[in-house]
Amino acid sequence: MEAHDFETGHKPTWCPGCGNYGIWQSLKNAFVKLNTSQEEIVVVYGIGCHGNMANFLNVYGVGSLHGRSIPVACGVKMANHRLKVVVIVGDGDTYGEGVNHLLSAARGNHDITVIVHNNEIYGLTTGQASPTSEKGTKTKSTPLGVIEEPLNPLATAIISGASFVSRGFAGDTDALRDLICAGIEHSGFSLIDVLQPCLTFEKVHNFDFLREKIYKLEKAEKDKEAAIKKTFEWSEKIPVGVFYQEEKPAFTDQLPQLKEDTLVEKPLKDIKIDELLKEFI
Ligand SMILES: Cc1ncc(C[n+]2csc(CCOP(=O)(O)OP(=O)(O)O)c2C)c(N)n1
Ligand SMILES: [Mg+2]
Repeated sequence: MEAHDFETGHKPTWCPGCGNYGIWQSLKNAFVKLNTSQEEIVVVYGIGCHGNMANFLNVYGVGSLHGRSIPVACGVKMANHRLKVVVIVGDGDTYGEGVNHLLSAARGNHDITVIVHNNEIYGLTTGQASPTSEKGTKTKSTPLGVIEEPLNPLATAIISGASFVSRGFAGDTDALRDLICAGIEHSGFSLIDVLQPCLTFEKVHNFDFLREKIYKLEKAEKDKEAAIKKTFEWSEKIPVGVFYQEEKPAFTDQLPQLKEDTLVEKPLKDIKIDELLKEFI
């Protein structure tokens, strides 16, 4: 397989120079590097500029609701835990309306890879503040500046039980490809928060700004407190890479019903719906 095998032929409609191109490229290259094929992968998309990737990526896909991609992905994984399940979502999506699902999936260590296109803005709806917009940022919805503190997604994921917590940069597609491979290969919940410049609505954290500040973490912490401390480093220097990684059983590994085969392989013929309804309702 080559990267173009994962393309549909539809041309992206993102703005010229958008960080989404780098994430799309890295994801296709990660599929190639993992030597995987289209039918082994399901991508669940949120609603936002990032979600337009559904039209350009040639794998199985589900276009879900804004904020609700993570539970859909957990459902796909439970139905067939042999699939690789990737979630393409935005910062508004995942850290705003859907943040409860992020916490639940991290707590359950569901084996899905959540790639957040973090442009610190609601892109598709043309530039309102998101939970990662910095305090004081002037946007369409906050003309006097954001009042709230920004959410720290990496620390939030670590304290919620996520077993692979990382940050990538859309401007370094080789490093991001490797990070995505590591996230998909990791058994358990993996978060990849990607710094994704939006050149149209978020003018501060552009490619030049980020390139100057970014440095690569040497290795993942095993100690949660040390990892959380690193996640608060966001000023002169901005770390990217894996902040925290831990080996522990994923959600579906702990279901004895799935030891032998997947849910979709189980025969339905002996199931008596009436008796089940009597038992549970
Ligand atoms: C349930 C629901 N709530 C709100 C919206 C409106 N909406 C569409 S996209 C969006 C924000 C997108 O921002 P983000 O998730 O950061 O994605 P981006 O466009 O920046 O990639 C919102 C609020 C919606 N479509 N559905
Ligand atoms: Mg966004």
